[in-house]
Amino acid sequence: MLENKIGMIFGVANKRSIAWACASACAEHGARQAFTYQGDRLKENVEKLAGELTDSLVVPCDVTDQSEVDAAFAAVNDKYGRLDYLIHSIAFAPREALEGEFVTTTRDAFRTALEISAFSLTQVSLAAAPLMKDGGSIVTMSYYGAEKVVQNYNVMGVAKAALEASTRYLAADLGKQNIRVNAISAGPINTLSARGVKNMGSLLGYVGEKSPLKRNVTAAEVGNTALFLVSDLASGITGETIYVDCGYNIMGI
Ligand code: 0WD
Repeated sequence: MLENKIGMIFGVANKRSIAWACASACAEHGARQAFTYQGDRLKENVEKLAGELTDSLVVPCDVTDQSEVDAAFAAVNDKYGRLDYLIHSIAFAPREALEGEFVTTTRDAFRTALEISAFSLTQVSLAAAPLMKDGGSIVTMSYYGAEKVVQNYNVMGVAKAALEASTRYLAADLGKQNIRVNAISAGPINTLSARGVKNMGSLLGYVGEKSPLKRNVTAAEVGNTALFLVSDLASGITGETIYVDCGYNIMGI
């Protein structure tokens, strides 16, 4: 499905990362991919994982440093000369902002969370567009806390709301270049980031019980949806937030 396609993956921290599930699904369907990592602490992990795939590239990219973003896209252009899809699977908020009451969110925590978790989608979309010479697909990861209050998710919920709105504005801007932009709203999954949200364990239990499918979603299921969205099968879909949450979001009382 993705033979001759080049992807760029932001947000692999380890093998449990949603980004890695997305990359694995796309690689199985023939894609070649570049991976970015944030900081030296993740370099070895990402190099090892990417090394399992054919003709991959690994480049540093902390999105708070514009020169790293520019260098990462330049490296992709040098190696592949093009880009067909991008998966944005990064988020961050200071730990203390992910517990207690939202009303105590500091200016710094707000700024950091919104910059890394929401603005970065616009930042990488602008850089990706010139490389997407035959059109392209950009996919980001959101969560239900964007639209409903989820205890402890706090400023990250606000960042995800901004991310989903950004998805629509970017889709409107980039549609004329045949670049599609969509978000996946994934159910809770036990990853490194998820462990930063206080009481994640009980959230997983609650959602698993209440969702129509009576279980939690897997990273592989999110990966398969990303594969669909970056493939030509989704050629008519842009600006959407697609739920991959075992149906949790449809439930009322
Ligand atoms: O339940 C979950 N796990 C859900 C996650 C449910 C719904 C959505 N999501 C979202 C997250 O909010 C995030 O946007 O999915 C995305 C991926 O999250 P993940 O796979 O759960 O988490 P993880 O494996 O930790 O990857 C996120 C990575 C970072 O890892 P750590 O844990 O080291 O912060 O985002 C990257 C980093 O690799 N990241 C950055 N990348 C570039 N520049 C930056 C940065 N400044 N900060 C964090």
